[in-house]
Amino acid sequence: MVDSYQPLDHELALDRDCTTLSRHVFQQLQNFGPDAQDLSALMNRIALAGKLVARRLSRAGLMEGVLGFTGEVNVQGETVKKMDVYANEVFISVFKQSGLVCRLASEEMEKPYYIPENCPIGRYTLVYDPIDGSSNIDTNINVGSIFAIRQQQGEDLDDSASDLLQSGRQQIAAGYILYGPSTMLVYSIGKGVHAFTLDPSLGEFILSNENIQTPEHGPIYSVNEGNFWQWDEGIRDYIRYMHRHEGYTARYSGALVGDFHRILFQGGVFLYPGTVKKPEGKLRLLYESAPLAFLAEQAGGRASTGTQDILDVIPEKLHQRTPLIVGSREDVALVESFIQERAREEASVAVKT
Ligand code: AHM
Ligand code: MG
Repeated sequence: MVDSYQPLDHELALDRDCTTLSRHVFQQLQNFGPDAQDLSALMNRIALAGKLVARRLSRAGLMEGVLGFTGEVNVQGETVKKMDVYANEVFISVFKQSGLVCRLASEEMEKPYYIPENCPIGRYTLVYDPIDGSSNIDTNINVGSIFAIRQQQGEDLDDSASDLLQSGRQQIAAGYILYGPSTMLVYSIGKGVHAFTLDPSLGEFILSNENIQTPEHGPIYSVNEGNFWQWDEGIRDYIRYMHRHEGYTARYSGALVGDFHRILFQGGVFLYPGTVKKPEGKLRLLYESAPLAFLAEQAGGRASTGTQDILDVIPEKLHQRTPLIVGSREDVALVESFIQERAREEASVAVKT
C-alpha cells in the first residue's frame, strides 16, 4: 500500500505566507510613507490591468472580436491587433481611476495620453507596451505586457513630454506581466527582482520568487536567426561561434517577455540587434528595452546596445528604437566582444585605405 502523501513544510509555505504585491512593496520600502503608499497603489493598478488582460486572453478563442487584426496600422507602422487596442484601453481606464498617474505613453499611441483630472495630484507617468509579442496571440502562444513608472518632471504644458527623454536610470519601477501557462507579474522598485503568480481562485498575485538572480552565464541564446542575412558581421560572427561550440541551445518564442523571462531565471542572452538597413533594430527603448534592462541589472545581469549600457541611453524621441542584448553578464559581454572586434577591424581597414 502506498502511504498517503504528506506535504513538506516548505511546500506549504507559499500558501501560508500569501504575500501580496502591495504588502511586498511596503516590506521592501520598510515604511508606510506617501511614496510607499503611491508605489503600492501603482503596482496594485498594474496588477489589476494584468488580471483584466489575462481574463480576456484566457477565453480569447471562445469570444467574438478578441482575436485578429483591427485593420489599422499604429505609429510604428505595424498592423494592430484587437488585443493591442483592448489592452491599451485597459491600462488607460485603470489608471484614470487611480488619481496617481497624470500621463501614459504606450507603443499604441503616437502621443502620450493625459489625464488632466489626475494632474494636480498624479505626478507619475506610466510607459508601457500593452501587448508585447502580439503576433503570438492568434495561435495561443505566450504574450506579455511591459511597464515602467517614471516621476513626472515639470508641468509638460506643451504636451511635449520632453522629461521622458531621459535615461532608463530615471525609472522608479519597472516590470512585466507574462501571460503564459500561469500569469506572472515580475517587478523591481530598485530593490531586487521579484515574481508573483496569479492565483485565479483568489484573483490575487502571490509572491512566488523573491530576489531572483540571473546566473553569470547560461546556455540559451535567443534571437531571430531569420535575420542573419541582414546583420552586421559582428553579430554573424557571434552566431557562428554559437553554432560551433558545445553547450549552447537556441530558444525563441517571438515574444520578448517570454524569452526574457526564461533568461532572467536560467541565464543566457536575448538579442534583437540592428540590421544594416535598420541599425536601431526593432525594439523600443522607453517601454520595452529600458524596463527589461532595469530588471536585468537588478537581477545581476546586464543590458547593452552592443556599445553602451541600455540604461544610459538618452532617447531623442518617445518611440525610439534600440538594439538590445540582455541577460547574463558573461553572455552579454561575449556578444559585445564580437561586435567590438569587428568595429576595430573595420576602423583599422578605414585608416589604411
Ligand atoms: P510587438 O511589441 O509589436 O509585439 O513587437 C515586439 C516583439 C517582441 O516581443 C519580439 O521579441 C519581437 O517583436 C519579435 O520580432 P520578430 O518577429 O521580428 O522576431
Ligand atoms: Mg513589444
